[in-house]
Amino acid sequence: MSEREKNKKEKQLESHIRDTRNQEMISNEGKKIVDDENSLTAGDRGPTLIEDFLAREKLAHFDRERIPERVVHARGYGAYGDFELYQSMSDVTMADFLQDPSKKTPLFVRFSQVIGSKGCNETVRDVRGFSIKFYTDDGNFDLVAINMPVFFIQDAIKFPDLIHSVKPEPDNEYPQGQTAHDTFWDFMGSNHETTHMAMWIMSDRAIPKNYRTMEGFGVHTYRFVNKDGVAHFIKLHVKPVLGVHPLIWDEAQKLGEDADFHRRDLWTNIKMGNYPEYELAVQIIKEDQEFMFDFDILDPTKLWPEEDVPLQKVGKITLNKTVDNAFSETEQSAFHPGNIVRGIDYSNDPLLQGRLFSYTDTQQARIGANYQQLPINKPIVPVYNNQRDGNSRHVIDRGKVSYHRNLLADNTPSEVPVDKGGFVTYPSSVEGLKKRKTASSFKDHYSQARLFWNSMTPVEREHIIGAYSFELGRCLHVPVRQQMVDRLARVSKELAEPVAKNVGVTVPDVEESTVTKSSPAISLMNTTFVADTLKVAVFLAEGFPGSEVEALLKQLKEAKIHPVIVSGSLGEVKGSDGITYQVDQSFLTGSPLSYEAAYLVGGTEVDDYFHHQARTFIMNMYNHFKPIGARKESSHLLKEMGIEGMPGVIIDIDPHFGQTFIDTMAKQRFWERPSYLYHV
Ligand code: HDE
Repeated sequence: MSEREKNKKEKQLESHIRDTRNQEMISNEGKKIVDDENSLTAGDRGPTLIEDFLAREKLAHFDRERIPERVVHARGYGAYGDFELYQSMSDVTMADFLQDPSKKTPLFVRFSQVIGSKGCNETVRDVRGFSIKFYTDDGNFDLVAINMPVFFIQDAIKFPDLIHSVKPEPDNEYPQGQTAHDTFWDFMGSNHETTHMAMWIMSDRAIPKNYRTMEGFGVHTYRFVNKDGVAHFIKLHVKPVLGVHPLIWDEAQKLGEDADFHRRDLWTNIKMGNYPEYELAVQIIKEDQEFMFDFDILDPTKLWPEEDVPLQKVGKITLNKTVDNAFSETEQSAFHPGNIVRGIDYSNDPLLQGRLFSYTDTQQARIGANYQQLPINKPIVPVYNNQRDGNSRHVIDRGKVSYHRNLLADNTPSEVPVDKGGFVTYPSSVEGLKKRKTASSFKDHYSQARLFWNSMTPVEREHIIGAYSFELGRCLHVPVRQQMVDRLARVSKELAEPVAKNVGVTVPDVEESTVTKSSPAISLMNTTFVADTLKVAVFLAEGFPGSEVEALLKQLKEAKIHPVIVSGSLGEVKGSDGITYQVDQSFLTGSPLSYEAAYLVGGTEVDDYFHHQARTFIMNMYNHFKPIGARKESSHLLKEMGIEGMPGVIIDIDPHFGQTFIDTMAKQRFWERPSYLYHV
C-alpha cells in the first residue's frame, strides 16, 4: 500500500499474510519439494505408490478446499475500509467508535445477494446484503444490513419457509438465483406480511447498478444507550455519497453476459482510487414515543418514514482496499447481528431476536467453533477468557487454569466492572404470558405497501408493473398469479389492473388501501445525481480529431468521469495532431451495457464495421435512456438512427460542450424518451 497509513486491522492482518513469490517450495509439514509434477511411481510406467506423502498431501488438501456455502447470501464480495465520525454521538450512545471524531475505525464490508449459489449471476432481481464489520476499540460491531429498509416476514421461525420458497425449486432445481417462479410467489401470496417487501423487490432497488451506489438498511430497531443509561430506539442506514442508482430490467437481464458485473465494478473502482463512500446515518425515537406512530416500531415490515423521523448523519465509510484472498477473507468472514458493542443494544423485534440465535449457529456449522480466531473475524482488541479447544484452534493458551473463580491464577482473567468498560445489557423490563401469537399491532400489511406505491413517480410505477408482470408471468400456476393479484388489489387497483391484464387473471372486487400518505425520500428520483466515476464510451476511429478529443477527455477526467476508448480493434488508434490512444475495449470485448454514457467521435477512416457497431452500441444505450454526445462530424449517424435532438442526445457544436456533456451525464437517464420496454 502506498501513501495511506495502515489502520489497526491492516497491521493485525499483516502477520497472517504469506507471499509465496520468490520462495522455495515447501510442503505443509516443512519438507523441501524436489518435484511437484511427478508422483512417485514404481518404474517409468508403473503404479503410483501410496507412500508418496507429497502427492497425498496435495490431493487431500485440494479435496477439502471448499467449505459449505452460506445457506443464503452465498454469492458475496468484500472490501476493507474506514469509518470516520462527523461529531460525537455521546449524548445518545457510549459506543466507543461514536465518541471521538478524530478516531478512525477499520471495517470490512461484504456485499451479497440472497438467493443464488456462489457462482450465480450478479445482476438478477434480488435483495442485496450489505454487511459491515466495524473493528472498534471496544470489540466488533456488525451491521448486517440489506439494501431495503423492511423485510418479508415478522417472525424468524418463518425464515426457512421463505428461503425454501425462493431457492431453486427442489424437484427441477431451477431457476437459479431469482424470484420469478411459482414457489416464491406462492409464499408471497399466501403470507400477507410480505406485501410491503414485495413492492421493494419489484422496484428498481432490487437491481442495483453497482455496490457503490447502493443503500444499506439495518432494518431492525436497535437501541442506543448513553453513559447515563438512557436508551433511544434507533434504525441505522448507510447512504451512498454518489446517490442510489439502479440498472433497468432490460439491462440487468442482458448483463447475464457478465456474471461478475458488480464485483468487477467494485474491484476496478477501488484499484483506480475511486473509493466508494457512504454515510452512516441514524433515525432516533425516544423510548417514551414508542407508541406514537401508526405502526409498531418493532415490526420489521415497517419503515420509519424519513419525513417523520429524520435521518441524522453520523459519519463516513470509505472503502479503500480490496482483499488479498477472497477465500481467506471474504468467504471466511462471519457476520452476526448479535455482535454489538457497549452503547448499542437490541429491541424486542421478533425477527432480530431469532437472528441472534441463527448467525452464531450458522458460523459454527459453516466454519467451526473457532471461527472468531480467523484473521478476518478477529477483533483488534486482545481476547482472554476460559473458552478452550474445538476444531482448528489457532490460539495456544498457556497455563493450567481454564475456569473462572480460581486461586491458581489469582482469579484471572478477571471480570471487568461496568465503570471500567464491562458490557452491560440495557435493563429493559419484560413481562407477559408465554404464547405463540403475532401481536395485533403487527397485523396491518397494506398501509405501508400503499405508502410505498404513493411515493413512486410514474416511471418507477411503470417499472414495478413491468416487474410484477414478468415475475408472475413466469409462474406456471394460474392460481398463484391470481392470489398475488388479489393481494395487489388491496394495495392499489392502479397497480393490480395492468398486472392482471399482462398475466391473464382478473382483479377482484376488494377495497384498496385508503392511505394517501407518501414518503418522497423513498423515490430514487430524489437521490443524488452526479457525474463522478461514470464510465463513458468514447468511440474513436483512425483519424479522429486529435486535439479536440484530447481536450474533452482532459475535461471529463477533471470531472472524475472515466472515459473508455472503444474502437474496431484493440491496440492503438491514431488521430490527427500526432495524438494516439490505446484502445481499452473493442466492439467485440466491450458491451454497451457496461457504459453509462456514449461519446461518438469517429474519424477520417470509418469503415462499415465501425459504422455498424457504433450504431448498434449507441442505439442500445439510447434505449436504456443513457446520455449520448456526438462530434458534429458524426452527428449524421444520430440522424440515421432517428434519435437526433431527442432528450439527452447532444451534439458538440459550441465551446461549452464539455460542461454541457458533464451536466447531461450527471442526469444519468432520460426517461422522457419513448419506452417500449414494458406493457403498462
Ligand atoms: Fe440473514 N442470515 N437471516 N438476514 N443475512 C444469513 O448467516 C437469518 C435477515 C443478512 O455477508 C446467514 O453467515 C435468519 C434480515 C445478510 O456473510 C444465516 C433470519 C436481514 C447476510 C441467516 C434472517 C438479513 C445474512 C447465512 C430471520 C437484513 C449475509 C450465512 C430472522 C437486516 C452475511 C450467514 C454475510 C446471512 C439467517 C433475516 C441480512 C443463515 C434466521 C432481516 C446481509 O445465519
